[in-house]
Amino acid sequence: MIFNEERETMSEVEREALQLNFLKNTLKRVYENNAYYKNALNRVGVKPEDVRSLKDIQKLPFLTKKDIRDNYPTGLFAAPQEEIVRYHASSGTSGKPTIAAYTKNDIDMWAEVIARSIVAAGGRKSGIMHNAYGYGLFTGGLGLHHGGEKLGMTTIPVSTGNTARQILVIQDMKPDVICATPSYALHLAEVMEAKGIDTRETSLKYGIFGAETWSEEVRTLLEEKFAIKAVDIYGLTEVVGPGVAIECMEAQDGLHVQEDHFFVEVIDPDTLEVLPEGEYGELVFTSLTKEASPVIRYRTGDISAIHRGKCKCGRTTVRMSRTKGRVDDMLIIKGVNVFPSEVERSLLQVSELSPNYQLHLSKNGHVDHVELYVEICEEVYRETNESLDHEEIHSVKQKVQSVIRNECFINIPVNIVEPKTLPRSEGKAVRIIDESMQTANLK
Ligand code: DLL
Repeated sequence: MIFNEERETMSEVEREALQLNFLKNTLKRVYENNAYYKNALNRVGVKPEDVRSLKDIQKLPFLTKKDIRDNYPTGLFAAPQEEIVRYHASSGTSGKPTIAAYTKNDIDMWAEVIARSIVAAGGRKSGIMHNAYGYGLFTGGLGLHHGGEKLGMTTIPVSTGNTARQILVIQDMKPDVICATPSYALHLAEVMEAKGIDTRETSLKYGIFGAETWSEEVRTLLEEKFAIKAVDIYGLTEVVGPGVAIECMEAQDGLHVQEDHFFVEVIDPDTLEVLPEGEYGELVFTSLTKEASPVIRYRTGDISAIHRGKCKCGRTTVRMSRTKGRVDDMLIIKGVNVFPSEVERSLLQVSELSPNYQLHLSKNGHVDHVELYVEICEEVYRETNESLDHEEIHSVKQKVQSVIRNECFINIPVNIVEPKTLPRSEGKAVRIIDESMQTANLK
C-alpha cells in the first residue's frame, strides 16, 4: 500500500516540474525574508529568478552546521514569529543546539511524510503504534506521533525510558508497530528476555528504527528477536526531523527520499563536487516546501549514495543507501578509514558477543589510539564460571581480533567485559568515547 500514490509514484517529468516550482518558491521566500540567505545568494551573484532548472541548484552556496550555529537561534528563519507554531532542537552534543521552527503548514507536511513512512513500513490505519522515541525538543517523538495520528492509527506516546512500563504497554495494548532507536529496541528485547518473556510472541509486526547508524546485521537480529519486519527511517532536525527518507518493507533496499519535499544531492566532502548516482559521499538536502526554517543545500555530514529506478513496492522516488555514519565519526586508524558501523557489522558475526560495544579513542602523543570494548554474552559467561580469564574468553578475543582484521583491515586492542556492563541507551547509543575530550572537559 502507498499512502500518497500521486506523490510517491510520480514520473520523472512530473517530479522535476514540481520540484523546480517548489524550489523557486523557496528561494523567493528566503531571499525576501531572511538576511543570511539574501547575503549568501548575493555573494555568489545568483538571484532566485536565475534558477531556471534543477541543475541550477548547483550555483547555490552550501549551508553548514557552522552557518546554523553562527546564526543561532533564529537567524535562519524565514517566517514571522506569529506564523511559527513549534520549535524543536537537535541534541547538540557539542556547543549550542540547532533550532528548527515550524509553521502550521510545516507541521502538516511533516505529518504527511511520516504517515507515508509508517505505511511504507507496514503500518495501517487500523493498527496501533508504540512510539518509544523521546518526546520533547528531540524530533523523534512528536514527529512520529503526528504521522501516526494523521494516518489514523492508535498512537501511544510511550516516549523513552521506564522499560518495565514499555513492556507492560506492549503486552496489554498490543501494538503492531514499534518505533525506537535500534539500540533501545535491542535493550528492550534484552530486558524482556531477562524477565522470561518470549519476544517473538508479542503483537508486534513492524519496527521503524532510526536516528542512529545501524547495520544489516542488527536488522537481522531485531527481526529475529521480535519476529517483525524492521525498516530504517532517516531524518534530521535541520531538514524537518524523521521522515526525510524511509525504507519500504517490500524491498528493504534503500530509503525512499520524500522528493517532493526534500531535494537530495551527494557531494564529495573534500572537493564539494556533486557526485554521480551510486557513488558514496556526503548527503546534501534542500527543503522544497518548508516555510519557517528552510534549508538550502544543507551539508548533513552523513555518508550515503543515491540510486534511481523503480522499486518493487511501486514507488518511483530516489533511494539513498543506509548511511555508513557521519563524516566526523570516521576513524583513521594507522591510515585506514573505518566507520563504527563497519566495526559493528564485524562484531555481530561473533555469536559469543552481545550487540553492545564501545570504541574508546585517546591520543598517545600525536598518535590516535583506539580500543574496542565488547560484552561477552551471558550463556558463554556462565560456561566460563564467570571468569574473564578463562581460555574460552581468550579464544573469543582472538576471534574478534581476526574478524576485525579481515573485515575492517585494522588491528586494535580488544577488551572483553562482563555481560550488561556497557551502558544502555534510551535514545541514541553512544558508541564512541573520546577520552581526550573527556579529559579536556574535566580540566
Ligand atoms: O535523529 C531525527 C530522527 C528521529 C530520525 C527519529 C529517525 C528517527 P537529529 O537528532 O537532528 O534528528 O539527528 C540527525 O542522526 O544527521 C544522522 O547522523 C543521524 N541519523 C538519523 N537517522 C538515521 C538513520 C534525528 N536512519 C542525525 N541512520 C543525522 C543513520 C541516522 N543515522
